[in-house]
Amino acid sequence: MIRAASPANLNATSCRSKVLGVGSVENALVPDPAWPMDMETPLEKALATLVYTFHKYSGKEGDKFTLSKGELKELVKKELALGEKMKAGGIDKLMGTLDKNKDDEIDFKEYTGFLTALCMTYNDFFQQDSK
Ligand SMILES: [Ca+2]
Ligand SMILES: [Ca+2]
Repeated sequence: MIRAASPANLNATSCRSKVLGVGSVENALVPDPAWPMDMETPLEKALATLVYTFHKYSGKEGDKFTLSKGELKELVKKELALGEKMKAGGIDKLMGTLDKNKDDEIDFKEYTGFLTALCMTYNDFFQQDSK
């Protein structure tokens, strides 16, 4: 499990190496030998951003690897357009929804639940737009 993340260890090549087992026998399983290993695809960039954004805020106070309510609030306000429109009780409500184990902290797994919900919303907009 990757606990700490910094932009330095989040490059596409190292992540891909872990996923594909590059450098071992599985090297032969890489589908396209011409795949530029040092070039990030947009999806890989997006994934790195999702992970990096979590750690950018989770390290500010308390547990370095979980988001407190204050850290979540800052993340939502600074990184999402919806943060601007969020009402006073909005963060409490969001925290309550995301904090599945009720420890008043959002761990990375709980954060992925938030991302999933956001992805679904974006997809709904996308489908509405293309009708
Ligand atoms: Ca924290
Ligand atoms: Ca929690």
